[in-house]
Amino acid sequence: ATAILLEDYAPTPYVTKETFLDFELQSEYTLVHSRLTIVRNEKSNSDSNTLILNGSELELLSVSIDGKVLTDSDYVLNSETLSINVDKDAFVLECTTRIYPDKNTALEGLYISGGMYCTQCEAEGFRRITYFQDRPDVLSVFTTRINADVEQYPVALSNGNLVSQTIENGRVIAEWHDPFPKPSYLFALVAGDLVCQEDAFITQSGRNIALKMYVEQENEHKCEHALESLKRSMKWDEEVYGREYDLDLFMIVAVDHFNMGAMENKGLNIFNSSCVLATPETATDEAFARIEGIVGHEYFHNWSGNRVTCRDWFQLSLKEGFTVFRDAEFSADMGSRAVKRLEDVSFLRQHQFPEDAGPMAHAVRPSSYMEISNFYTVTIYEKGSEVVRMLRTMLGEQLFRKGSDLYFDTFDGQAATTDDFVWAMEQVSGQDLTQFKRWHSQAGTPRLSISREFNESEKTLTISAKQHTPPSADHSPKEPFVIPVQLGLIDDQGRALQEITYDASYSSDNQVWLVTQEEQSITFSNLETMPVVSLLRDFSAPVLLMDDLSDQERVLLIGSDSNGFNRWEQCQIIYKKMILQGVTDSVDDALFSALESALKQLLVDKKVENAVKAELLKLPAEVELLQLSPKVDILAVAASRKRLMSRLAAALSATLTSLYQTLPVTEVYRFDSESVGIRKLKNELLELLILSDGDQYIERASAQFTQANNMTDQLAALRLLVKYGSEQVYQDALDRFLDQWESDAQVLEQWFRVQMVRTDDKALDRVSALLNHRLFEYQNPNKVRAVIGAFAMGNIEGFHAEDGSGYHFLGMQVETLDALNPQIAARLVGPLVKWQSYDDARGQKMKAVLTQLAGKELSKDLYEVVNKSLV
Ligand code: HT7
Ligand code: ZN
Repeated sequence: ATAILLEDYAPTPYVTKETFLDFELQSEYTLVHSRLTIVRNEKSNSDSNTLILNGSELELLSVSIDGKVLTDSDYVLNSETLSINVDKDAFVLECTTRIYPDKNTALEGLYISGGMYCTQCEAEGFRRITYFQDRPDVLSVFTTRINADVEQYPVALSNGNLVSQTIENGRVIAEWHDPFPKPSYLFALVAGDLVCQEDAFITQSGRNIALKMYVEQENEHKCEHALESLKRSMKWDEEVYGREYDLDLFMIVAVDHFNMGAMENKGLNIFNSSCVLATPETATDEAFARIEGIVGHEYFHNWSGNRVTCRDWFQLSLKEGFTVFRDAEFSADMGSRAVKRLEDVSFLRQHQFPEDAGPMAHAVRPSSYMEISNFYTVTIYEKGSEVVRMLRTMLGEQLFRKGSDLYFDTFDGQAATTDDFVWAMEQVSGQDLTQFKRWHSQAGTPRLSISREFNESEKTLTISAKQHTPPSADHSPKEPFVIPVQLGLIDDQGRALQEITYDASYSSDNQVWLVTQEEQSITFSNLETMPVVSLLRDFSAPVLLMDDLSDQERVLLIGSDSNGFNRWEQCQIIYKKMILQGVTDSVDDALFSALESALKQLLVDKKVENAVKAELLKLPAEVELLQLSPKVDILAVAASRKRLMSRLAAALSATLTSLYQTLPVTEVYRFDSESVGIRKLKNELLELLILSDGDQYIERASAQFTQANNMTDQLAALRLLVKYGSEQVYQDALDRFLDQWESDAQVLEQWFRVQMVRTDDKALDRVSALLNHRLFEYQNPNKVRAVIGAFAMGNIEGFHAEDGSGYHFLGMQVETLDALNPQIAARLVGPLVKWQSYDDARGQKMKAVLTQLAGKELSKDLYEVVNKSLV
């Protein structure tokens, strides 16, 4: 496999302007007839006469140009491309291919999921349908005709508007037209026996948009939340970004077999069933929130991705980073802003920081790849979003909005770059963002060290910053970044101080200090006493912060910082310190007591949201400790973390008990921040009470499991019974849950997943048994993730068992899956790939499994990940 380089980007000599597709869905195969109107590309300097079309796993039946049938001496065909020399500036190419959707287990291109046809074309799936210029900078107007058996596939959908639909000789013939030029990755087709839930949305300019959600009959009752989320998204994008929907119809389809969460195909979004279907009885609050966020995300792509698309796949974060930022703000506006932010920061630190430090490290705009599917990463999505967030922090809300308007207006209907996005922000703000763009080109997590010096006689505080970014696997340069540090000063009573003097690198409007050099300092004056500094508020930059705050100062911030995020953050820092103390020695009692009293106060503070209280009681994930203490024994960390949790539970027992008893009951299920917060805190408290008081609360969990009227409470109880119950208790609960929910695909996934939380020494036996369960299917990515993924990512004790059995197991599973679904195999191998972060003995065992895999014949997807991890 060869690498594709950003520096090699060049526009194609020809572009396809119009695309007509005719799909004949036959029972054993599908025939795809295409008619493409192709012209010379004005943007290309090349005078080449060669038209190169991408195609993969296709049977070419015929090809003609302007009606003249070509023979195989007229073109060069290989497994990836069809190249034709053409001596015309404009022509019509017609082509027929045969494909086999029922054999497509990779779920790329056209495939069958549970009896329905559907497509996944991003990033390079369209080339598995027909020969085409399958790249995002070729934008074409699509017309699609679908011809299928009307009994089996009465519903036949594609992008845009329905032009006509007839039934002839037992076949439905539907024709769709999408007036907006789009790249092939946004093409979609769906055909099946589906029911439709309808709704409508009136846009800000008064246009009536039909909303249609297509699902299998059994899921008809699970559409309401997605449709409500969609309407909220449409309204939010009008209000916050001034973006109105453009077609008259917006469709959503749910499918069971899907490699990712969802896909933003123009006018026809396709969703993984687990990311769109919900009722209070079958889906948790977490799932409700995830659905709201993903529905929003896909909808927001209509502008950030579809109307303005990416020039090439190196620019992927242009649409994904920006759209994640948009969906995060949408969710923050719909629910608890504080909780959304701290959840996102935890996720970033648990997943993106390790990626940036590992063998697959790449910049937000990578400079090379072998298989683009491997680059739908937390760096492109979540770090990309942080980069957009920093721009907003630096520009302020109003200028940022002006910049986004300019970006959308300037590049509408075009394929753009991350530089174009920054250009728009420069135009409206007058700021020179050249250095800022290093966030796009350089990989790695900067370490930001902060130290302070208070001069009593001068009454000044000098804060000094040093930034350093360690080398990363992609060898990208490491010049200083522009780091916006949001900060505030408070006195020893926790009162905010008005900062008196500052230099040009500090903006008092948004309290941001711009650190741009390797070493830099700032002085605040007119300070009577040494203030406490609240640094990196709201996590204003994706850096690893090392500051010189004392434990007492942290405890003060936990109790009184006006920035909610930082109160939680200081608590996390203390937890991390104590967990590491517990690995080598014993936890500092004075520090524990100080934290205990701060928590006791917060837990009874009526001004603190219940959901925030729940988050304050959660200890940081084990992987975050690896960042502070490289190569620390992960099992020792897990054990120390557990001890700390039990100690905390015991120390806070009285407060937790009275809080648990006084929390209101949410009798009727509502998905609003207050009710979600109550359920979240109640279930968090229940776990701690089980740790401190055992049996009595296991019984509570059993009762909750039986009586719950919503999945949030039922699954939370089941999780606790599986984690802490006796062999009989947990087995009995699992059996009852399966009896109750066996026929519900989304709940069944949870049944598989929840079993991975039990951390006794039988975890591997359990996961192996589940793979042979009558309801497990290797072809269904959700089930694979729920069993194999949840074991490798969530069961530290089982996966990292000393004898290496967990690693060996994962290696074998990855090999099996690679033959079926390379994208899933390449993702699943992730936990092994970061072998260098673990202690040497463990790391070598992980590496041995990767080395074994490297000796096999692998897909391009898996080959890239495995081989990069061994360099
Ligand atoms: N833009 C979509 C990406 C996606 C995808 C990528 C590779 C393979 C399968 C896929 N399914 C969806 C989803 C999104 O970010 O909105
Ligand atoms: Zn996206």
